[in-house]
Amino acid sequence: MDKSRLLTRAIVRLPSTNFAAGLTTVDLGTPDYEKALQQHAAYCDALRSLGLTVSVLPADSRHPDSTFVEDTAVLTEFCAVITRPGAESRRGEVAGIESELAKCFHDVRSISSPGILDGGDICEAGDHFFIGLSERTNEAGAAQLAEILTTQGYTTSLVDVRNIKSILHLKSGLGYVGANQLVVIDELAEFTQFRGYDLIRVSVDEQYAANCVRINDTVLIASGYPMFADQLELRQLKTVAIEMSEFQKMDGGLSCLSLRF
Ligand code: CIR
Repeated sequence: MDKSRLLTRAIVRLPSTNFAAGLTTVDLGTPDYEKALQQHAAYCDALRSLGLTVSVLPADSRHPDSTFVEDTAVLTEFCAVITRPGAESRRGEVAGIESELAKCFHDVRSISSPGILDGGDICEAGDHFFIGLSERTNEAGAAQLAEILTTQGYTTSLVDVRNIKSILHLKSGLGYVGANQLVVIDELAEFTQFRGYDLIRVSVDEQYAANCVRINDTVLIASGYPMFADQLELRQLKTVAIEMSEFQKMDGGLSCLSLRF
Protein backbone atom coordinates (compact mmCIF):
# COMPACT_ATOMS: atom_id res chain seq x y z
CA MET A 1 0.00 0.00 0.00
CA ASP A 2 2.89 2.37 0.65
CA LYS A 3 4.38 3.41 -2.62
CA SER A 4 5.50 6.94 -1.84
CA ARG A 5 7.18 8.66 -4.71
CA LEU A 6 10.70 9.95 -4.36
CA LEU A 7 10.30 13.72 -4.52
CA THR A 8 13.06 15.79 -6.09
CA ARG A 9 11.50 19.13 -6.98
CA ALA A 10 9.15 21.77 -5.68
CA ILE A 11 7.55 24.89 -7.12
CA VAL A 12 6.68 27.79 -4.84
CA ARG A 13 5.59 31.38 -5.43
CA LEU A 14 6.67 34.32 -3.29
CA PRO A 15 3.88 36.05 -1.37
CA SER A 16 2.93 39.37 -2.99
CA THR A 17 2.85 42.67 -1.10
CA ASN A 18 -0.97 42.52 -1.16
CA PHE A 19 -0.99 38.98 0.26
CA ALA A 20 -3.26 40.18 3.10
CA ALA A 21 -5.96 41.04 0.52
CA GLY A 22 -6.51 37.34 -0.24
CA LEU A 23 -9.41 35.20 0.90
CA THR A 24 -9.72 34.07 4.47
CA THR A 25 -12.37 32.66 6.76
CA VAL A 26 -10.39 32.83 9.98
CA ASP A 27 -10.21 35.70 12.40
CA LEU A 28 -6.56 35.67 13.39
CA GLY A 29 -5.63 39.22 12.38
CA THR A 30 -3.81 40.69 9.40
CA PRO A 31 -0.65 38.92 8.32
CA ASP A 32 2.64 40.77 8.60
CA TYR A 33 4.17 40.82 5.13
CA GLU A 34 7.82 40.88 6.20
CA LYS A 35 7.22 38.01 8.58
CA ALA A 36 5.40 36.08 5.84
CA LEU A 37 8.43 36.52 3.58
CA GLN A 38 10.71 35.22 6.32
CA GLN A 39 8.48 32.23 6.97
CA HIS A 40 8.29 31.55 3.25
CA ALA A 41 12.09 31.66 2.97
CA ALA A 42 12.41 29.23 5.89
CA TYR A 43 9.88 26.93 4.22
CA CYS A 44 11.94 26.93 1.00
CA ASP A 45 15.10 26.25 2.99
CA ALA A 46 13.40 23.31 4.69
CA LEU A 47 12.41 21.85 1.31
CA ARG A 48 16.01 22.25 0.13
CA SER A 49 17.32 20.62 3.30
CA LEU A 50 15.16 17.60 2.43
CA GLY A 51 16.85 17.33 -0.95
CA LEU A 52 14.37 19.15 -3.18
CA THR A 53 15.35 21.59 -5.91
CA VAL A 54 13.05 24.55 -5.40
CA SER A 55 11.84 26.77 -8.26
CA VAL A 56 10.79 30.08 -6.75
CA LEU A 57 8.31 31.95 -8.95
CA PRO A 58 8.00 35.73 -8.62
CA ALA A 59 5.19 37.28 -6.60
CA ASP A 60 1.98 37.92 -8.56
CA SER A 61 0.09 40.88 -7.12
CA ARG A 62 -2.84 40.35 -9.51
CA HIS A 63 -3.61 37.30 -7.37
CA PRO A 64 -3.08 37.86 -3.63
CA ASP A 65 -3.62 34.14 -2.90
CA SER A 66 -1.12 32.98 -5.51
CA THR A 67 1.50 31.95 -2.96
CA PHE A 68 -0.83 28.98 -2.22
CA VAL A 69 0.35 27.20 -5.38
CA GLU A 70 -0.84 23.76 -4.34
CA ASP A 71 -4.40 24.66 -5.27
CA THR A 72 -3.51 25.21 -8.94
CA ALA A 73 -2.40 21.68 -9.89
CA VAL A 74 -2.45 18.01 -8.97
CA LEU A 75 0.75 16.18 -9.81
CA THR A 76 1.20 12.45 -10.28
CA GLU A 77 4.10 10.32 -11.41
CA PHE A 78 2.72 10.51 -14.94
CA CYS A 79 1.09 13.87 -15.46
CA ALA A 80 0.18 17.31 -14.22
CA VAL A 81 -3.48 18.23 -13.93
CA ILE A 82 -4.10 21.97 -13.99
CA THR A 83 -7.04 22.76 -11.77
CA ARG A 84 -9.92 25.19 -12.13
CA PRO A 85 -9.86 26.81 -8.68
CA GLY A 86 -13.16 27.04 -6.89
CA ALA A 87 -12.73 30.69 -5.93
CA GLU A 88 -13.25 32.93 -8.93
CA SER A 89 -10.57 35.37 -7.72
CA ARG A 90 -8.03 32.54 -8.01
CA ARG A 91 -8.82 31.26 -11.52
CA GLY A 92 -6.13 33.39 -13.15
CA GLU A 93 -3.41 31.80 -11.02
CA VAL A 94 -3.25 28.68 -13.15
CA ALA A 95 -1.73 30.24 -16.30
CA GLY A 96 1.64 30.93 -14.67
CA ILE A 97 1.75 27.47 -13.12
CA GLU A 98 0.76 25.70 -16.32
CA SER A 99 3.67 27.21 -18.24
CA GLU A 100 6.02 26.19 -15.44
CA LEU A 101 4.71 22.62 -15.26
CA ALA A 102 4.82 22.25 -19.04
CA LYS A 103 8.62 22.44 -18.72
CA CYS A 104 8.59 19.41 -16.39
CA PHE A 105 5.68 17.20 -17.53
CA HIS A 106 5.05 15.82 -21.02
CA ASP A 107 1.45 15.16 -20.19
CA VAL A 108 -0.48 18.18 -18.91
CA ARG A 109 -4.26 17.93 -18.48
CA SER A 110 -6.83 20.41 -17.21
CA ILE A 111 -10.03 20.47 -15.20
CA SER A 112 -12.71 22.23 -17.24
CA SER A 113 -16.05 23.93 -16.61
CA PRO A 114 -18.43 23.13 -15.00
CA GLY A 115 -15.80 21.41 -12.87
CA ILE A 116 -14.05 23.28 -10.10
CA LEU A 117 -11.25 21.75 -8.08
CA ASP A 118 -8.55 22.98 -5.69
CA GLY A 119 -5.37 20.98 -5.15
CA GLY A 120 -5.89 21.37 -1.41
CA ASP A 121 -8.77 18.92 -1.71
CA ILE A 122 -6.62 16.16 -3.14
CA CYS A 123 -4.72 13.85 -0.80
CA GLU A 124 -2.35 11.36 -2.37
CA ALA A 125 -1.84 8.22 -0.30
CA GLY A 126 0.43 5.88 -2.21
CA ASP A 127 -1.55 4.49 -5.14
CA HIS A 128 -4.79 5.96 -3.87
CA PHE A 129 -6.11 9.51 -4.07
CA PHE A 130 -8.73 10.91 -1.72
CA ILE A 131 -10.71 13.59 -3.51
CA GLY A 132 -12.51 16.05 -1.27
CA LEU A 133 -15.81 17.65 -2.13
CA SER A 134 -15.80 21.10 -0.59
CA GLU A 135 -16.85 24.64 -1.35
CA ARG A 136 -13.89 24.70 -3.74
CA THR A 137 -14.26 21.29 -5.43
CA ASN A 138 -17.52 20.09 -6.94
CA GLU A 139 -18.71 16.72 -8.21
CA ALA A 140 -17.87 17.58 -11.83
CA GLY A 141 -14.29 18.55 -10.97
CA ALA A 142 -13.87 15.48 -8.80
CA ALA A 143 -15.23 13.19 -11.54
CA GLN A 144 -12.86 14.67 -14.14
CA LEU A 145 -9.87 14.15 -11.88
CA ALA A 146 -10.96 10.65 -10.87
CA GLU A 147 -11.18 9.66 -14.52
CA ILE A 148 -7.67 10.91 -15.27
CA LEU A 149 -6.25 9.17 -12.22
CA THR A 150 -8.06 5.91 -12.91
CA THR A 151 -6.64 5.70 -16.42
CA GLN A 152 -3.19 6.01 -14.83
CA GLY A 153 -3.78 3.04 -12.56
CA TYR A 154 -4.62 4.90 -9.35
CA THR A 155 -7.69 4.28 -7.25
CA THR A 156 -9.76 7.15 -5.90
CA SER A 157 -12.45 7.80 -3.34
CA LEU A 158 -14.59 10.83 -2.66
CA VAL A 159 -14.67 12.45 0.75
CA ASP A 160 -17.44 14.95 1.27
CA VAL A 161 -16.30 17.64 3.70
CA ARG A 162 -18.96 20.21 2.83
CA ASN A 163 -20.55 19.83 6.24
CA ILE A 164 -17.30 20.19 8.16
CA LYS A 165 -17.16 23.91 8.72
CA SER A 166 -13.81 23.93 10.49
CA ILE A 167 -11.84 23.10 7.33
CA LEU A 168 -11.51 24.84 4.00
CA HIS A 169 -10.11 21.90 2.08
CA LEU A 170 -9.91 18.15 2.66
CA LYS A 171 -6.20 18.43 3.38
CA SER A 172 -6.84 21.01 6.09
CA GLY A 173 -7.91 17.95 8.07
CA LEU A 174 -6.15 15.02 6.45
CA GLY A 175 -2.57 14.08 5.63
CA TYR A 176 -0.79 10.95 4.48
CA VAL A 177 2.57 10.30 6.10
CA GLY A 178 3.44 6.97 4.48
CA ALA A 179 3.27 3.32 5.58
CA ASN A 180 -0.54 3.32 5.59
CA GLN A 181 -0.66 6.11 8.20
CA LEU A 182 -3.24 8.87 7.83
CA VAL A 183 -3.35 11.99 9.95
CA VAL A 184 -6.98 12.94 10.62
CA ILE A 185 -8.92 15.51 12.57
CA ASP A 186 -11.62 14.13 14.88
CA GLU A 187 -14.43 15.04 12.51
CA LEU A 188 -12.95 12.82 9.79
CA ALA A 189 -11.85 9.93 11.96
CA GLU A 190 -15.00 7.85 11.52
CA PHE A 191 -15.34 8.25 7.77
CA THR A 192 -15.56 4.82 6.17
CA GLN A 193 -13.12 5.86 3.43
CA PHE A 194 -10.33 5.77 6.02
CA ARG A 195 -11.03 2.29 7.37
CA GLY A 196 -8.03 0.04 7.11
CA TYR A 197 -5.59 2.90 7.59
CA ASP A 198 -3.58 3.46 10.70
CA LEU A 199 -5.09 6.75 11.93
CA ILE A 200 -3.09 9.40 13.72
CA ARG A 201 -5.70 11.58 15.36
CA VAL A 202 -5.11 15.26 15.83
CA SER A 203 -6.85 16.84 18.81
CA VAL A 204 -9.19 19.79 18.33
CA ASP A 205 -6.65 22.11 20.00
CA GLU A 206 -4.03 21.15 17.45
CA GLN A 207 -6.26 20.89 14.41
CA TYR A 208 -4.10 23.14 12.21
CA ALA A 209 -1.27 20.59 12.54
CA ALA A 210 -3.20 18.01 10.51
CA ASN A 211 -2.04 19.69 7.33
CA CYS A 212 1.43 18.21 7.22
CA VAL A 213 3.51 16.99 4.30
CA ARG A 214 5.69 13.94 4.00
CA ILE A 215 8.75 14.64 1.90
CA ASN A 216 10.72 11.46 1.34
CA ASP A 217 11.67 10.25 4.82
CA THR A 218 10.64 13.37 6.75
CA VAL A 219 7.34 14.98 7.68
CA LEU A 220 7.17 18.74 7.48
CA ILE A 221 4.89 20.01 10.25
CA ALA A 222 3.75 23.40 11.50
CA SER A 223 5.57 24.45 14.65
CA GLY A 224 3.69 24.96 17.90
CA TYR A 225 1.83 21.64 18.05
CA PRO A 226 3.83 19.54 20.51
CA MET A 227 1.36 16.68 21.03
CA PHE A 228 1.20 16.06 17.31
CA ALA A 229 4.99 16.25 16.95
CA ASP A 230 5.31 13.71 19.79
CA GLN A 231 2.87 11.34 18.11
CA LEU A 232 4.89 11.35 14.91
CA GLU A 233 8.14 10.89 16.74
CA LEU A 234 6.71 7.96 18.70
CA ARG A 235 6.09 6.37 15.33
CA GLN A 236 9.74 6.89 14.41
CA LEU A 237 8.84 9.56 11.85
CA LYS A 238 11.41 12.31 11.44
CA THR A 239 9.90 15.78 11.59
CA VAL A 240 10.93 19.29 10.63
CA ALA A 241 8.80 22.11 12.09
CA ILE A 242 8.11 25.37 10.30
CA GLU A 243 6.56 28.62 11.55
CA MET A 244 3.33 29.15 9.64
CA SER A 245 1.52 31.87 11.61
CA GLU A 246 1.24 34.43 8.80
CA PHE A 247 -0.10 31.90 6.29
CA GLN A 248 -2.50 30.46 8.83
CA LYS A 249 -4.09 33.93 9.05
CA MET A 250 -5.00 33.52 5.37
CA ASP A 251 -6.35 29.96 5.77
CA GLY A 252 -3.18 28.46 4.34
CA GLY A 253 -1.59 25.25 5.55
CA LEU A 254 1.88 23.84 5.03
CA SER A 255 1.02 21.79 1.99
CA CYS A 256 -0.51 24.68 0.07
CA LEU A 257 2.75 26.61 -0.19
CA SER A 258 4.30 24.19 -2.68
CA LEU A 259 3.79 21.77 -5.51
CA ARG A 260 6.05 18.77 -5.02
CA PHE A 261 7.08 16.13 -7.54
C1 CIR B 1 -7.82 30.64 -0.14
O1 CIR B 1 -8.81 30.87 0.57
O2 CIR B 1 -7.94 30.15 -1.25
C2 CIR B 1 -6.45 30.98 0.39
N1 CIR B 1 -6.50 32.14 1.19
C3 CIR B 1 -5.89 29.83 1.18
C4 CIR B 1 -5.69 28.60 0.38
C5 CIR B 1 -5.09 27.50 1.15
N2 CIR B 1 -4.86 26.38 0.34
C6 CIR B 1 -4.71 25.14 0.80
O3 CIR B 1 -4.82 24.92 1.98
N3 CIR B 1 -4.48 24.20 -0.08
